[in-house]
Amino acid sequence: IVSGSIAAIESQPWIATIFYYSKRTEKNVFVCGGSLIDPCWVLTAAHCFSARGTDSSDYRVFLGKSKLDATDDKEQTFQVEQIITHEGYMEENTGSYNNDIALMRIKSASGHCAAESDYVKTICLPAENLVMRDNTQCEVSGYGKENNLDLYYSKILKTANVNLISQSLCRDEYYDPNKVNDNMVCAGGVQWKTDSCKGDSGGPLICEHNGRMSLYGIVSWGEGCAKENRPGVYTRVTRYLSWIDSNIRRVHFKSR
Ligand code: 4AZ
Repeated sequence: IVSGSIAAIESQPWIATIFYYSKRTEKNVFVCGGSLIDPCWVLTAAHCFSARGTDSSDYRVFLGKSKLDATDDKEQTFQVEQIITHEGYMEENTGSYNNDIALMRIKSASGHCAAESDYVKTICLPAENLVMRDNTQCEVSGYGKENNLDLYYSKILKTANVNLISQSLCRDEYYDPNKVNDNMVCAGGVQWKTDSCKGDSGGPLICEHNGRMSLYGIVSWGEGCAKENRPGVYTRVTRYLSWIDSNIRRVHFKSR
């Protein structure tokens, strides 16, 4: 997160932190953010798995985590039972991602899903037909880099306000129609000061509607970070509600 502020985990209790677990070194390497949408399911970006693959035994998921490289008794740790990436996921040759969405089914060492606490809660999905007004202020959170050229990810959870940008402005003025489509939603900070950045991928863009926060976007891509006229681009969650629902339900029934 570029600019923005430090976030207490209690203010973003749905944030999931995804690590690659190296069996050789027995070490966790930070990969991406995610959002807890059901006690057993984390929603993230499909491109999070393009470097290291979708073998679920290679990943670990943490919930309730306040610091990237420290452990405390608020957090919950999970293995991954299943990774489902969208069948239409495409890494475009233009440098953008289409259908950049994936589900991870989590399971603790004792065989349980997430336990709700002050530090761990699910985030609501948006209503199916929800189209937020241009310029709506939303917030994005994660452990991503604080500047595009930083070597390291942020050690602490951060959050920033970003405003939704009209589809035509984003597609035709800031990027181009080969890159931006209606499966995406763009957002940028006031005077391009705040933004998501590398490592925030997969994490939540949340917006308030009728007095409740819902998961409107998934951090996906952008040209640089907090760069003038180059907004952050997010997977538009409302386009994937039936995909999410059918994948969560199908796997539940199969295993019973
Ligand atoms: C990335 O490389 C990335 N400013 C994520 C978000 C944005 C740019 C790049 C949006 O993971």
